[in-house]
Amino acid sequence: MTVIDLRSDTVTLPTDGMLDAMRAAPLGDDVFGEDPTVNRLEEMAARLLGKEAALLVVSGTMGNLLAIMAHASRGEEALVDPEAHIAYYEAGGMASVAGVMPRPLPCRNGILDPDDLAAAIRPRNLHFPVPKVLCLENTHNRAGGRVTPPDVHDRLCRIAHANALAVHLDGARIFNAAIAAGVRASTYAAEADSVMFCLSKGLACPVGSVLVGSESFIATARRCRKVIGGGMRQAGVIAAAGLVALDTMIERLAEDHANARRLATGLNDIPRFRVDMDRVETNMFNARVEGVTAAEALDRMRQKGVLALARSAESIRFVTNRHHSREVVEEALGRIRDVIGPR
Ligand code: TLP
Repeated sequence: MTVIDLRSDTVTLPTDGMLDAMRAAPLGDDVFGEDPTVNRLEEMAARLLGKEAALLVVSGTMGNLLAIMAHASRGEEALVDPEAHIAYYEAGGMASVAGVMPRPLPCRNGILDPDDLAAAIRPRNLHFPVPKVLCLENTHNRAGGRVTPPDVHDRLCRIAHANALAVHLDGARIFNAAIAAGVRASTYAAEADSVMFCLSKGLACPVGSVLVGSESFIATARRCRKVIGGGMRQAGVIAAAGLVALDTMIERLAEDHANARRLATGLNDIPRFRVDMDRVETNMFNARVEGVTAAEALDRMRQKGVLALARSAESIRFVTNRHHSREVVEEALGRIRDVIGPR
């Protein structure tokens, strides 16, 4: 029985084109700025997002941490949704490494309200940490791949800038957001000061993320990367896959979105599952389970070779990726129906 892995888009394997490109890539020492393949990827990423410069990093977590380090100093403040990946899943690096104070913002379904942001920004005062950066996330992971519409994103950025805050966008899945919103990724990047996007999720690279921003921001982030041991030498082997991803893997994310919708619709036909279809916008969604715990449902699914992740005690996250054709989705639904049938 083949396993159908719907846990994440991080589990994607590289394409043959990526593996060929990795073998053929011209390499050099990137700490000296001499890896031609890394340089090409960084130029291409900067151009794609409409920014001056880019930096290849090991992971999304590293890219987010470097952005915080570059935007804020120890004891200064980052305004952040506590459900955002940067606050929830990054092992407290913002506090322990960057020494930055998170200030939680209310957030509903992964989308910040500009009025809530305006209300949360405190005036400069001797007692308060100096607010330095607003962190956004699009698509929003814990909200189930939700998309912040471009106009809301722009309003949030404008409020931040009017209050002398930089904006960092965790765009791990920014291309998914852009496709769903019908805009270019550079539209979201335009009002943000820095954007991190991942090569290793739906774009299917084996490793790597990219941070983009101004020349001076990236120079600072590059130095911070060195501080945390992120100089990678012949990193062209990673960048080569990234170049193939940016060339060939972005547009096809729309297929993952369509397959996620089909999966969600099919789950809604199984009485124990409940998915709010208005919230299925990209390649991931959260499904509520009723009359069975998420742990029990996942256990039964695993016995049939279908994997997903618990989002809470009564909710399961499903993620589609390039390994899931429509047939694979139908097969997964059939297997889930078999083990989690009627009440
Ligand atoms: N998300 C992973 C897990 O860490 C939860 C996943 O399976 O979704 N920002 C966002 C919005 C992310 O979803 C992730 C990874 C990251 C940053 C971190 O990227 P990596 O894993 O490359 O450090």
